[in-house]
Amino acid sequence: MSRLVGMDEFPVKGMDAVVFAVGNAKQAAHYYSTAFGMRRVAYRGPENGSPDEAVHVLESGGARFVFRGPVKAGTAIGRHIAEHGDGIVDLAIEVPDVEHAYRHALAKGATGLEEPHVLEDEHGKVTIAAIATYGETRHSLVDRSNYTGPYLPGFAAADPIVEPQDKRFFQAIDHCVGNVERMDEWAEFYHRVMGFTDMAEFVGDDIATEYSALMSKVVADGTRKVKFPLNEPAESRRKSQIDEYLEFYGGPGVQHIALATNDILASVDRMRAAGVEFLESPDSYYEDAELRERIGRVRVPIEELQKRRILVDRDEDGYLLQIFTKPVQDRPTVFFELIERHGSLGFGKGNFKALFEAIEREQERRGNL
Ligand code: TYF
Ligand code: FE
Repeated sequence: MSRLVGMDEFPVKGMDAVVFAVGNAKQAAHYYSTAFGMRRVAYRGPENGSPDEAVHVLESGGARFVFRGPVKAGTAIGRHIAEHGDGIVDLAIEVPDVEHAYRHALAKGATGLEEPHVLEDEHGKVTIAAIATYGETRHSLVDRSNYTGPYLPGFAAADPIVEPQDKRFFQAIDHCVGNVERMDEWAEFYHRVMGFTDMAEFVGDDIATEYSALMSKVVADGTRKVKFPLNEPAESRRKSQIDEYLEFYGGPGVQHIALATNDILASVDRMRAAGVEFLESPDSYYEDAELRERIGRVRVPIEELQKRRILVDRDEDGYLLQIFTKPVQDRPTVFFELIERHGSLGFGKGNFKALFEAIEREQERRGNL
């Protein structure tokens, strides 16, 4: 046995799914099919044993999104939406041993929400448990290694909603960001409960007071497959974007999901054509001699990035291209990031100033600054 394996007290295989609570799962599934190029693979609802909610499961490569919506009055999911609006209820993590992970988490002080249990149908078995994290968010712990069905036992395979795209817009979930009131408390939670460690990226007091209006820290598992940045509002001249989120979401929750793509130019073009709105970086960002000097050569002429408002950052390991959508629901809460990595393991620290200024322009338009 290698020491590394022996030392990992909470092994994870990767993200299992991002689970959304939405007012209308049928329409959300349509939006993520047409605007995000995803493919519906499974469904459960009143027609097949779920009288209270409709659940549509969509995939894009290794990324899985699950949309849950109420089909009648008086449901828990309906209450969640009334309170928070559309949002993310579960960052489900795939683990090799659910029983072990759950017992370890509880021994380290996590709150258990679902004891480990086995779900079974003709496609095999899934073991699942759940623990609480920030706000009303949870982490399901899932072992699907003995399952061949389209999602979970009880779900039926479902047809794609529209003709599938010839090319995926994204392949995987890169990271999932939480907005919380106290970043250090939740970083400590992930250290203690899951054995996650800090990654280099950190926005501390120094940068916070200058322009960002937030502090941020990234925790990740040993393999860096599961990465959870955590943001906290910082005192600043104007209202922090994190305070805006906390106010409109009604507490801590998931702020953005970053989607890994291998062709960010094509993905942005297709998503824009389908009506997805992106934050706009100014021309001055691209005309800055210091930026051009710092990033050096990337795979496309910088004019191609400028045309699409794609941001670029470089560090000692390589570079990354990234862009952020505007919030994807009426409330200024959840949004997405597209990220194309070329060696860099960072989160675009060099773009924080330009990014946060773009976010503040949006806050101002909403009258929330
Ligand atoms: O995940 C990250 O850290 C980057 C940067 O409100 C970022 O995507 C950080 C905070 C924020 C928006 C983006
Ligand atoms: Fe991000």
